Amino acid sequence: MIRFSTAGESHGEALIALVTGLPAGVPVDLEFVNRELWRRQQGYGRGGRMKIETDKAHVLSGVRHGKTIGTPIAIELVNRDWKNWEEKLPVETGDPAMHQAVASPRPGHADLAGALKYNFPDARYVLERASARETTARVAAGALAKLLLRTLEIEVASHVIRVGRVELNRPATWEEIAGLTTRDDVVLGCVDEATEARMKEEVEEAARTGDTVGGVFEVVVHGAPAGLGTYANWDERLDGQLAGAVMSIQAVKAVEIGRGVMAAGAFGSTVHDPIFYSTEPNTKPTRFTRPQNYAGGTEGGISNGEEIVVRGYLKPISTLRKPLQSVRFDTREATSASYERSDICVVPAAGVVGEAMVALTIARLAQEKFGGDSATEMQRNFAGYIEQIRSF
Ligand code: EPS
Repeated sequence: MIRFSTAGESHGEALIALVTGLPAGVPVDLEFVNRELWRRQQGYGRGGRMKIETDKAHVLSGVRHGKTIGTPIAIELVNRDWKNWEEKLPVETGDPAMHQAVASPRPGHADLAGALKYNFPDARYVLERASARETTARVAAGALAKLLLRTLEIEVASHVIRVGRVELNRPATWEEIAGLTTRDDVVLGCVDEATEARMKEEVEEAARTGDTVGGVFEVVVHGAPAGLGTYANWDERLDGQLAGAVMSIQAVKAVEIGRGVMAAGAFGSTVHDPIFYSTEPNTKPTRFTRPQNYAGGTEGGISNGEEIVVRGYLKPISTLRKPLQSVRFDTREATSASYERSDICVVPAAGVVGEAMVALTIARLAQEKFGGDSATEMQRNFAGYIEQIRSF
């Protein structure tokens, strides 16, 4: 089974991604992994930290001669900012005078709940791990999942459909969304130029007023066959697993599969996707066609062969330059929430993280279904199953 975990603090020496269960023989294109890391660092309204970091994957194990060897893959991602924190956040006791306390918790951040839970006198250690810096490691792991999915011709991409009050109000094609991943000049990751310009203004307004702004990203899986996930057990449902994976991303507060939110307010006759059968062959293995995909590629917890569509709704970043009311941890006096520096808008970056989480989920389900200790074995099983669907 494909599993992954991450380790590391935001201002510690490095982050680590540990991925186990990938079959042997998956080509590992490091340039692609680093490109994914770069994509996560882009956007409009990022903070000063992104000028410090240039995230690069340092593979420590599990990959030899450009391919996975079926053993655990450890990737190190160095924090360049560490050199500014070595004395403030040492592994050993160090000099307590150097400690940089987060003196008053930020509303919306893990600061207060984390300090209470772990019995910390301030929120420094809470911030260090709750920080979205951790998502760098998720993207590295997700890149490996994407490389496995690539061997099955399954692709994952994302785009931004909302920033603050500005929403994309037309459908985007797969080509447009996938095209964003190869562009070097992506601003906010919206496929529509005029909408993106208005989204930029939204970020600029937040920047001017010391505020932050959230939004919605949409992740699309292209080429996944029908049959991933199952209704057989509650925790094996594809939609439930996708929702959990995307909801776990820092600042995501709601997840939508397909047009689930719209569907809740509509009549069934208008939202369920009619089924047709074509006598002409098409690009998919089956001739069942679904011109509309409001279900977002899942029915009954199983992929149905259409594009899998998952939306993540992000609250605005909780670190505000114009901070909200808070209380000092030490004296309990009223004060403003702590502020060091922060991003103003991270929706496109969160979309890249969303791709990683979705890719890891789909790769795990694909590996469960098709099995195999090597990429060759998995591809053979996959091809056999596609043939079965084709002749259904
Ligand atoms: C974050 C705070 C900022 C962000 C960080 C998430 O970092 P710093 O405290 O160093 O300025 O830039 O995100 C990243 C470092 C990143 O790589 O995305 C937070 O508190 O969540």
